Amino acid sequence: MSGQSNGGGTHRPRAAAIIGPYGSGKSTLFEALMLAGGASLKRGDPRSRRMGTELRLGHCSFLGDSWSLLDCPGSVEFAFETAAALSAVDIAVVVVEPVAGKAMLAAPLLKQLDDRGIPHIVFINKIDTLEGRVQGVLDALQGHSRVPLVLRQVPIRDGAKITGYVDVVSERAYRYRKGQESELIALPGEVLAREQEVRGTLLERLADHNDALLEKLIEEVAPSTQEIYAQLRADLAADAVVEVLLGNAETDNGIQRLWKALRHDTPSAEETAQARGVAPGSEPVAQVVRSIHAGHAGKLSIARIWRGTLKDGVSLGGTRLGGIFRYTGGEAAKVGQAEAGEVVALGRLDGVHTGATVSTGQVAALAFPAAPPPVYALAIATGDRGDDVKLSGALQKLGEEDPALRITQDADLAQTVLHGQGEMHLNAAIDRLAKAYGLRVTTAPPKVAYRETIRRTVHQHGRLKRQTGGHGQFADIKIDIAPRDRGAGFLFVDKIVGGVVPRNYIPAVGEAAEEATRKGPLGHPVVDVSVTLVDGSYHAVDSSDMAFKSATRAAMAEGLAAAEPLLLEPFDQVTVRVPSEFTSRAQRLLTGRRGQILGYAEAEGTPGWDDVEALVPQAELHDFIIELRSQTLGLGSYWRIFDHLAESRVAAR
Ligand SMILES: Nc1nc2c(ncn2[C@@H]2O[C@H](COP(=O)(O)OP(=O)(O)O)[C@@H](O)[C@H]2O)c(=O)[nH]1
Ligand SMILES: [Mg+2]
Repeated sequence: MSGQSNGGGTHRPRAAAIIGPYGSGKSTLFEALMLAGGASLKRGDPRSRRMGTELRLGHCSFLGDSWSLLDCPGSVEFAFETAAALSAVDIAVVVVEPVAGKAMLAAPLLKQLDDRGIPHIVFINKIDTLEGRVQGVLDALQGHSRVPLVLRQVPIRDGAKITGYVDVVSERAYRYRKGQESELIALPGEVLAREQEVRGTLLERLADHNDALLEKLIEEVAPSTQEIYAQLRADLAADAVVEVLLGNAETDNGIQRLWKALRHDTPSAEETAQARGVAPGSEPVAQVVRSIHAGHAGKLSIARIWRGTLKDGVSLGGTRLGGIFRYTGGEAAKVGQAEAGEVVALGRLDGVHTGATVSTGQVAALAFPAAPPPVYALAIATGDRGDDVKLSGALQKLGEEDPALRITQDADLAQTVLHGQGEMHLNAAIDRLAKAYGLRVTTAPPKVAYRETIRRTVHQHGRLKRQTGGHGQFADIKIDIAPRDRGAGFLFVDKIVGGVVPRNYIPAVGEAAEEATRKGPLGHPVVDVSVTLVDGSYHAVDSSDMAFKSATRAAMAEGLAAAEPLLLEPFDQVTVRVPSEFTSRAQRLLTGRRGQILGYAEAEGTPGWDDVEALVPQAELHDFIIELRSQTLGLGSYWRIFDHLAESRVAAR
């Protein structure tokens, strides 16, 4: 417990997600908030950090209020985990660095929050490293936010160093102290003008949604602090303004201010539940936002409780709940029940997918974000064929746990392909296969589905004549093998006249001809050819379907090889989305991969971003995302759809 007196009565449990770009200090802030909230975790404990790839859940309490905090991964490869976590909270804290040039890194998150109407606070962290003015960082961030950002604090400086802040609502000044709460000081005269300016801007923004406040501003009547607090809370809850706070998570500066903002301004879980469409009722309702395999502890489902009190052991849609866990420090604490507003880990909900809504009663499923399209893939294989069944079972479970993973089986190429968001994301999945299922797999770039066709028409004779003991085998055919238009497919034509090949044998010729296209002389399926049976002969006793098939196979093998075989490679239509300053770079990357640029336009609903369209050979796309991200501050993304097959100008690999 925080050990402080409870100012304004307690609230019901609420939840906040800590999100932001990689390395902005989310985990450091999570730990600082947890410690200030009475948790007993160790700062920077690598066991509880998990390399920033997984969601971390923590429970603490501030001024008597119960909080669930979610430390979200910052890497773009795990962006879906963050999107999912945002489904479980009442507010998000967007942690950013105090560098105007890095503001763009927060753009996708700010857009998502505004698109989904999720209340949020921006925390400008590492304020100890600020160069220049806070206003510069704020202006850069505003360029990426639809909703107005309002600065709540003005820094107090001693030379270049920031030593404290003024809260422009309470108009109180504080001096930072390392590892301690800030100390109240007299408001320094030199910040007064700036404080008035920032306060004025804040009030103007709040007056946008409050006529009484607007009237006061016009008539130069000072609004009461209570009035300001109430409007700030209302606007924040409606995602009509975004409060901006400053601090240093590493030395606990600005942590109390952030906690108080969270305490006062975060909507209640009931309000959030209503906004999300959770119907009122008494049966408990929860939604799973993340599934984790915790070794011997089995499966854990991180879930938000939206309604009622969830008791351990109840049946959730036929699955018995096997444990409810809270995390107030390093170790999980098993509890008998959890109530609406909490985010907890639920044990042993096997068969319950990520995103699922669970209840002891009947409820409609709550919305859950759609997984992003995969951008990176690896073919995987077990060393031991005997493990294949186990592998497909394990992969199915992985896909249910993490909707951003996709699994495809490719019979043609005899490969199982794991699709996801990048190397780290797939490595995490492969690691899980090893740890949770004891499956070691080898990986390789997925094989490309090349095809082949022919350039010219050939006339081919095929003949089988075999005398083995009594009964012989005989078939004789003449076929024309001809190229067809691209995409026209395979066609068999029967032009036999006068019964030189009896009717009943003709289907066998057609089947064998088609079967022969499964693997052509270049080793790939043959497409866009026609085979016309023009002539032939038979033997009344020795001919059979088998014999005609055999003769056709021989004719096809010889004929296709003679018809100037030609390799076809698959091309995808690719859409690359980048901030517009990277548009020409994205075009260069695409042409560098044999892409044909079709054009570009501003991304719909995403000002400042462009969509570049191109036709690109699939063979060039395997590691495209890695280069795209490295050239666009990690912000570039793309999606693709098969477009056509075209003659390959490079040798197949
Ligand atoms: N100077 C300074 N460094 C910080 C601050 N907060 C975090 N850091 C450092 O920034 C780095 C990234 O922090 P971390 O919390 O892991 O970032 P995350 O990727 O957002 O979770 C670490 O080296 C932290 O020690 C801060 O307020 N000031
Ligand atoms: Mg982290």
